[in-house]
Amino acid sequence: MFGKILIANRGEIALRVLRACKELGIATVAVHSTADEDAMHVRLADESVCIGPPPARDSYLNIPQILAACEITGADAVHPGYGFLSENARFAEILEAHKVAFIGPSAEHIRIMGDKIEAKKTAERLGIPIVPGSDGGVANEIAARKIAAEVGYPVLIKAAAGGGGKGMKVARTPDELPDAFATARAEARASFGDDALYVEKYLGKPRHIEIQVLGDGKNSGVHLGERDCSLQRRHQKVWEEGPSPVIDEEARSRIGGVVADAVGSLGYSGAGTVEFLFENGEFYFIEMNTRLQVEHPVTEAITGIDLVNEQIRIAAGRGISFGQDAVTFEGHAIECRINAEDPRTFAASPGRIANYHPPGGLGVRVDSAVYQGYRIPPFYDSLIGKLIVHGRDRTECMMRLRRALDEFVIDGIRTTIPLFRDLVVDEEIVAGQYDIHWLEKRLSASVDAHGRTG
Ligand code: MV4
Repeated sequence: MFGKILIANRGEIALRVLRACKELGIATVAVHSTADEDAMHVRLADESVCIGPPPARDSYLNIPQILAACEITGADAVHPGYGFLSENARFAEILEAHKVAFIGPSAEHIRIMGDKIEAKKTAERLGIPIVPGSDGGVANEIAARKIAAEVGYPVLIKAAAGGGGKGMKVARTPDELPDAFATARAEARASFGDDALYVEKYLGKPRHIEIQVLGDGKNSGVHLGERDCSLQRRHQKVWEEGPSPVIDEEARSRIGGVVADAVGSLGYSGAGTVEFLFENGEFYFIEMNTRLQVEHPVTEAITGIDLVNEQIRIAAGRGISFGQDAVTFEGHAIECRINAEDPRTFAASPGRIANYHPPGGLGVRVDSAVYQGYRIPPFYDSLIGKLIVHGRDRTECMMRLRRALDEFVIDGIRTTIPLFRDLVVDEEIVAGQYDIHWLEKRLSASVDAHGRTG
C-alpha cells in the first residue's frame, strides 16, 4: 500500500480524497496555489507544498511543479481528483516514468476514451450499445451527408476531441448540413487543435444516464448502478440522483452487466463512468470518463462503497475489495451542486462567506471545503460544495432534501441554493419527469415570465 499520497487538486474533492487517505492510514501531501494558502485541504494535510500563483496553468496544471512536489515530499502516488490533470494521459505517463503511481487508469485507456471516435469504436467492439451514426470519423461534408441520409435527420456533428458538450452542431435538415459541418470543423480546430468529426443520429428528448464502474486492471469489472444526470444547464450538471426514476431493475442489471464485462475485458484499472443517453427504453453510449466524478457520492450513498478507497486499493495492486454479487443498492440519493453563483443569472459570485451553517441529520452529507470567513477565490470553478441526501426511497429523499435545503445557510455570497428549493417542490421534478432539456426550458420560461433573469 502507498506510504504517502499527493493530492493534485483543490477544494471539496481534495478534502474528499484526503479523508479516504487518512482512513487508510496513508500520509497526505496537499499542493496549493498562492490563492489557496488558507484552504481546508492544506490545513488538514500532513504536508503542503505551494506550487505556484493562482492561475491553474501555473499551479494545478503545472506538471513539473507537481512532480517537484512529489520529489520533495517523497510521495509515492498522486490522486488527481477530477478536472485539472485527471484525464491527462501525458501526466499519467510522466508520473509512471518517475516511479510515482497515478491513481487512475492507464495512460492508454485515458487516451482512448479522450478520443470520442476511438471511445465509440472501443465501446462497440466490447458490445456496448452506441448511437447510430458514422463508423469512425467523417472526412468531409459529402461523407457526413451520406451518413445523415442513412440514419435520418436530425443528426449531430461531434468533434472527436470534444466531450462534455463542446464541439457539437445539430443539422435538422439536409440544407443545414453544410453550415453545421463547416462550423463544427472550424470550432474543433480552434478549440482542440484537432478537427476530426463524426456524425450521430440526434436523440431529441433523452435522459443522461451514467453507469459507475470499477476495473481491477486485470480482467474483472463491477458496476455500481446508475446516476441520472439529466438536470443540466449548459452542460454543467446541477442535480444528480440514483437510482434513475426511469430505470428499472431489469434495465439496470442488463446494461450494468454489459458495461462491467466490457471494463473487465478491456483490462481497465480504477474508477470510470460510462455515459449513455437513454430514450424509449434504449441505452446509447456517448462517452466514457476515466476519472472520479463530482457526483460520485450519490453512488456511495446507495451502495455504501467508498469509491476513493477502492481507487487507492486498485492503484496499489490490491484489486477490487468485493464481487458484483456483494453490490447492493439501498434507497435513493440526490446530489445538489452548490455553486457560488447567482441563482437566476448564474453569474459567478466569489467573495467572503459571512455566515456558514451546513445542514445535518440522518442521511445528510455535505462535501465542502468552505468555512465561516473563507474567501472564495475568483480563479477556479464556482463549485463550493455538494449537498448529498439519502432516503429509503425517493419520496423520503425528496422530503429530507427539502428540509436540508431549508437549513442550509451561506451568507455573504450568492449561491444556487434557492434554485434547489424551487426544484425540490416542482411537480415534474417530484414526479421524476424531466429530460436533458428540462432545466434550460424551465429557466428560460422563468426569464420570459418575469422579463428578467430568473
Ligand atoms: C448527444 C445528444 C443527442 N443526440 N448525442 C452533450 C455532451 C456530451 N455528453 C454529449 N451530449 C449530447 N450528445 C446525440 N446523438 C445530446 C447531448 C446533450 C446532452 C447530453 C447529456 C446531458 C446533457 C446534454 C445537453 C445537451 C446535449
